[in-house]
Order: sequence, then C-alpha cells, then structure tokens
Amino acid sequence: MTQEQKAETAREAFYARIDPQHMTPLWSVMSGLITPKPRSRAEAHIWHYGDVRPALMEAGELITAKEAERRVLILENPGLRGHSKITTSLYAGLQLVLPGEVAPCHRHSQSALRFVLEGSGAHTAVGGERTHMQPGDFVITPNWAWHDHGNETGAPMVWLDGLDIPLVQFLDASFAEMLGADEQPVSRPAGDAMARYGDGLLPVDFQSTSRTSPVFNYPYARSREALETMRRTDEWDACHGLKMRYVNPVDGDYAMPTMATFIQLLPKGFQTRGYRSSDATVFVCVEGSGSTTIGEVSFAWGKNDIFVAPSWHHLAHQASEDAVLFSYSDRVVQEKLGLWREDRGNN
Ligand code: GTQ
Repeated sequence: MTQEQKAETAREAFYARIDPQHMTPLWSVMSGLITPKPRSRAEAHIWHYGDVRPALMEAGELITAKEAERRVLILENPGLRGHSKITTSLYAGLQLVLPGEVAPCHRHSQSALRFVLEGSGAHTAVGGERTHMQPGDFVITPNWAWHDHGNETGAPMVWLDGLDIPLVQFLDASFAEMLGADEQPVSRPAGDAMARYGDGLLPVDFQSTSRTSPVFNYPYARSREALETMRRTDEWDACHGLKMRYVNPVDGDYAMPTMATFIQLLPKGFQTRGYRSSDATVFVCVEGSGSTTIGEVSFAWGKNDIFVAPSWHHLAHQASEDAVLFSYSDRVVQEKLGLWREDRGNN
C-alpha cells in the first residue's frame, strides 16, 4: 500500500467512525456546495399551450374545481420531476375553472400570481373584492389573504398560477386554512382597489400592513397601452427590448415580496443580445411569436406558450412578429439578500 492509499484508508475509517454522530467532512463535499457559478438541476423547457390544453380540459371532465379545491396541472421542470417546481424556488401550474364552478375560499402562507391565458370575465376575490379577469391580466393573491375563484361566464377560464411554494417549503414556513364557506362575502365594488391605490393616488393616511401591492389586478389593457406609448421613443434595451417591472405603488418595490414580475415588448425582427442572470425565469408569450435560445437549446414560441430559463443560462430572444412576454422570477428575493447578479454580455 502506498502512502496515499494508507492515508485514504485511515480517512475512510475516520468518516465511518464519525458518521453515527451525524457528522461529515466538508472537504469531501465542498466543491459541490460552494460552486464557482450556479449549477442548477433545472433545465430549459417549453410547454406549448396547444399541446397541454387538451390535458387540462380532460382534467375538467375528471374532477370538479370544488372536489380538487384547485383544479391545476403543475408544470414540472424536467430536471426536478416529483418536486412540484418549475424552477428551484418557484412553482407554476395551469388552473381551469369551468362555467358555474367555484374554487372554494382558503388562505395560505404562499403568495400567488395569476396570469390569464384564456377566457374572459371569471373572477377571483381578495379582501372582499371580486376582480373580473381578462387575458393578459396579472392578478395577485397576497400571502395569507382569503381567496376564492368563480366562473359565472359561459366559457372555460384558464390561467397560469405562479406561487412561491418551493421557497416557503424550503423555509418550513407553510400555514394554510379553509374559510369553511365556498366564497368570501363581497364587501367592496369591483375596481375599488384600483381606484384607491392604482391611479396615482393613495388614501391620505394610508399605512401599509402588507409587503404586497394593494393593487391586485394589473389589467393587460393598461400595461399593453403603456408599452405601445413608450415604443414611440424607440429606446430599445439591447438585452430586453422594452421591459418593465410591475410595482407596488405604495413603495415602488416589486409588486410581490417573493416573486418579481415583468412585461416586455419585442418588436418584429428584434434580436436581443445574449444575457444571463442568477434568477431562473418563467416566461409566458402573451402576444405574437418568436424564439428564444437558452444555453444550448432553442424554442419557438407563440401565444400562451410557457417556457423556463434556469439560473445563469445564456438567454437570447428573437421576435418574428411584435411580441409581448410576461415573466416572473425570484429576483426580488435575491436582490433583498444581495445575491442577484446579471451579465449583459458587454464585458
Ligand atoms: O388558486 O389558491 O396552483 O392554493 C396552487 C395552490 C393555486 C390557488 C395553485 C393554490 C392555488
């Protein structure tokens, strides 16, 4: 036996001796723990709406929204199967509410965002107010807020749910309860929150008790119009086209404490410069079509397609027609912790 082999045998024996004491040597695992750059198990992936919609409608025949509590098909990252994650920290699912159905009132520690894909006029209720949702609307359910969904229209309603489930799970901070009634009492007229907090005004003595925006529906019509007005100045960002973040009007921070949300316009023919950032991002194509290269793979996308880019993967978009992308990530959390990084490919 060589010197090195003897040393290794002695070490292995030592590891075995300390194992019952629930100890392990750092030097055996250090390179996997403290990596020179993010090393995610998450993979780039796309869900084409036309391919997944039939399965969602089939789920509509198998179980009611009430029976399921929430009738949702989870979008699982191929590298994270079995964990209900689309990225390491975030969750995504497609929720279906059929005509006449109610998803019963509950609340939980997890924050939720809804991004409406299909149908028009079904509602979600938060804080005693019902908001009627249109395609492209970004709707917020703050953490620990009672919420129920209902569809009094004649057509199925489908939206993308984005939740911070994996993040809350990681922290072992999940609480949840049912209200015990299908729907919360309606105590405010539709549009009340928007009028009170979303019109460049705030009640004079307003003191926020929440870290989430009090505006709980950011209608697509308004966001789209803003993008259309701004495009006239022709100031396109090389990496993002024209990209805006949704904000909490109370403090100018992101609209939600755990998920950063964005909307961006890429004009026909635009090609973004390669970009990467430490926040894995979920994208939804709201309008138009194009393609995105993420690391080694490339996806063509169209309306309602959903794709995910893992942390620190090179990202470049090409728009084949005027395109609008909604996106969400944990950037808000990373920024709060001083962890967020980007590489705009210009150095
Ligand atoms: O609508 O409240 O996709 O509680 C997962 C958990 C949606 C919801 C989800 C939820 C909801």
